[in-house]
Amino acid sequence: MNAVFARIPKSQISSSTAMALEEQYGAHNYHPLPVVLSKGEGVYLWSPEGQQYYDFLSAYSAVNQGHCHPHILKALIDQAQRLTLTSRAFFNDRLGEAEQKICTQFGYEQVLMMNSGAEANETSIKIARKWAYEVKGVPDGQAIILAAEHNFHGRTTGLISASTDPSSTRHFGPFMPGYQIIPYDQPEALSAALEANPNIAAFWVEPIQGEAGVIVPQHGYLAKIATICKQHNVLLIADEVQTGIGRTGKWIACDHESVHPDILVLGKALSGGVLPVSAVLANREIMQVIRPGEHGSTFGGNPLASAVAIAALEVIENEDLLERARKLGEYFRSEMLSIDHPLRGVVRGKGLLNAVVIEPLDEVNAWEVCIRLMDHGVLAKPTHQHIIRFAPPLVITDQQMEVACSIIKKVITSFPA
Ligand code: IF1
Repeated sequence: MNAVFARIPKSQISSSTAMALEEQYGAHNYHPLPVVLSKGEGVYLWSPEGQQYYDFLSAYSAVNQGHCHPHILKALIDQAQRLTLTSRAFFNDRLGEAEQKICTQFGYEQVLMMNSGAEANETSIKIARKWAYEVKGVPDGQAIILAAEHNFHGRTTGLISASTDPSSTRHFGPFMPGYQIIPYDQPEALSAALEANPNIAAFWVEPIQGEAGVIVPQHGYLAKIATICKQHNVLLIADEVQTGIGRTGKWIACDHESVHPDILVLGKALSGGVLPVSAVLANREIMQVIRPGEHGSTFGGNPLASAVAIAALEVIENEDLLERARKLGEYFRSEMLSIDHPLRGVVRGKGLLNAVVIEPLDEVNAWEVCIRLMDHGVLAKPTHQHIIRFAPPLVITDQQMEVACSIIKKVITSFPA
């Protein structure tokens, strides 16, 4: 047993009991790998029985700072002992500080704090529509939001109205009007859509499409769409819920092309995975369309979330995690590309947001590969049958990355060719 785990009180429950309880009492809206986790530290996770794993999912990029980071936990505990929630009916003494930190870090004048990524995306749509009516002059009720094919922005009825994925939409209709879908990574499609309709409020896009399978657009796409949006007086909304906070080797993925979206949506690692904390950033001219009483959230901007977000951003900076993500991402992709086996397909990604396409071979697909990875101590999750996403916490060390890559290589080559 690992020394770290030995210090931690033992879980009260066995893995089999935990899984049986979820199976019986929980809604079956997920299909998890058969592994139960009860402790985490940095890149490691442990089962109740003390089995140790490398986490190569990071809670879908929410745990960029590593599990149970002491600096974030200290902020959480200190703040939890003082004040956790007041609602926005009053000021609290932590929110302004967090707002200043977030605005300064990302170069915006104002921020609106929410909780989940879905809520922050909903907020961005509301802001863009209101801006279209009150600033741009679109006739009331006619604003259109452009979204990209194969997008993923969250699970609310409003957001799935823009989804092109049947598993997100089937039997969840009727859907909300006002979206138009254009192909991803095609700046000409954006130009054509904007030429054809003067009532477009915004183009809402992930700079790298996560759920679609870590689809990295061609270099130049982000800069081009930013220019096209500007030419047509249309807002660019970047959903960086998954790509933001260092994951791709920059503070946000748009930084790779020096693009400053009009509206920036952040979530997940904004709290280091400690609490749900999300944010929508924009300059005053856009943000001011939201006036008192028109939007909000009971928990959004609470003092506990504020304290945690400040600490989570400090960790990224203090530990130089952008540089780690860049360097180890390159190492990871070259290691994966060196795998000489028919199962190993395309390797793609940026920083530590990566995917390996698994070429189906007899009975073997991405799920079987992930099960065998789990059996050898690496946790990763398939997406779309044939893609495995690999996204460890950015605090992973060179040596931990070497060990994990050798496990992945060994596992993939262990299948009969
Ligand atoms: C789940 C995916 C990843 C997101 C982007 C908004 C949200 C997400 C770009 C909503 C959420 C999640 C949620 C998680 C799985 C995960 C995911 F596969 F579904 F797409 F990461 F790739 N924008 N992504 O990726 O944020 O409301 O969940 O806080 O289990 O659904 P949320």
